[in-house]
Amino acid sequence: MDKKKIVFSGIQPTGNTHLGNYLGAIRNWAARQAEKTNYFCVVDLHSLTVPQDPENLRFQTRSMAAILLACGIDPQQSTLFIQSHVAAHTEGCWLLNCVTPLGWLQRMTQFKDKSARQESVLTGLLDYPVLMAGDILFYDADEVPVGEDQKQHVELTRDIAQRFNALYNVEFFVVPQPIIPPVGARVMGLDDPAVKMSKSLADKRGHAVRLLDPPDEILYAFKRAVTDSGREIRFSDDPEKAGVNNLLGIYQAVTGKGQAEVEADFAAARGYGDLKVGVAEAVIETLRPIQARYHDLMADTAELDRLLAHGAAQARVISQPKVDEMKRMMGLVLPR
Ligand code: ATP
Ligand code: LTN
Repeated sequence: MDKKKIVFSGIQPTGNTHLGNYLGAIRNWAARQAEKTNYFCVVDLHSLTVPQDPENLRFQTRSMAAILLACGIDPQQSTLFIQSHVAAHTEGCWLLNCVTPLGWLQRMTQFKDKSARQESVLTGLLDYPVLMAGDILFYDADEVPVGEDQKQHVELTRDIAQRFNALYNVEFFVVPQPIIPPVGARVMGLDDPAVKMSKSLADKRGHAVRLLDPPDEILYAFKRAVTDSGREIRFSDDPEKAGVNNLLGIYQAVTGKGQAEVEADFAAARGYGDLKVGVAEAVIETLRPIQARYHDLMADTAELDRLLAHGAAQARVISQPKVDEMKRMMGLVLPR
């Protein structure tokens, strides 16, 4: 039998987890767990690359872990852990920093976007993709399921892996593949279908559908969604129809239907109002059981912490020897 593929993915505990995170990433992690060896990580160290309130970050980190479990990540089938619990990630990041040219990081579009939005840009923000590369490489991951926006970072991870392998003349790191879902890879903002739905914009009412939003809030956001002045309900690449296209894409992703079937569902709609309510109802039904499981999990954080400690122990067994071996290859003396 073929060896199971190794999957690694991460998500930041910055709160405001939204439908884009779910459709572009989390639900795809949950869907294929049985076929793979999986590592899913709440990347709290990545969140520190922009200023955080300490108490809020601590709360959001547990909350993110509970969301992942509520969305179907099964600790029997997947290793779920918090990045800062496994020291190999920071230790190995330094080693990777010392083989990664600065120019590669300065070219990253996410760095350019995020740094343009801040007054003072932290060194960690520039180094963010190297920390992410280590996350992936220290587990020998073959596959990295992410939304479209992270593709460039996974490509950088491939470059770093290949550079290390070339420098030390061995096939030490596995060169991973980004896995981008065919549907839901880029959910756009409801208030502006030209920008991706984003955690950092989700405090603005009507921008995002957050996984923990109550049904009336979800309905409100969809009812106010920006569309166009026409009436035609069909999939389209026309930038004018980006709003309707986004709504249909969300409906397609949550129902699992094909494009023709989705359009048929709205053939009798009297206008965009019916479309908006139809999509809102489908989303509310998808999120209802997830929200119920989330609240159960958050009612017992001691059990949650126990589960995360177990995940971290499993993760250390894989990543620490890999980082120790890097140190040896790079000329460091290992302690006895
Ligand atoms: P922000 O939305 O503020 O940019 P983020 O993208 O940094 O936050 P992460 O926690 O880093 O959020 O992302 C978790 C996962 O969700 C990643 O795999 C990312 O590609 C995916 N993702 C984020 N936004 C979207 C979106 N609008 N559509 C589809 N996938 C998305
Ligand atoms: N940078 C990613 C989160 C992330 C990640 C990872 C994703 C950190 N480490 C490893 C995949 C694999 C983001 O912002 N979405």
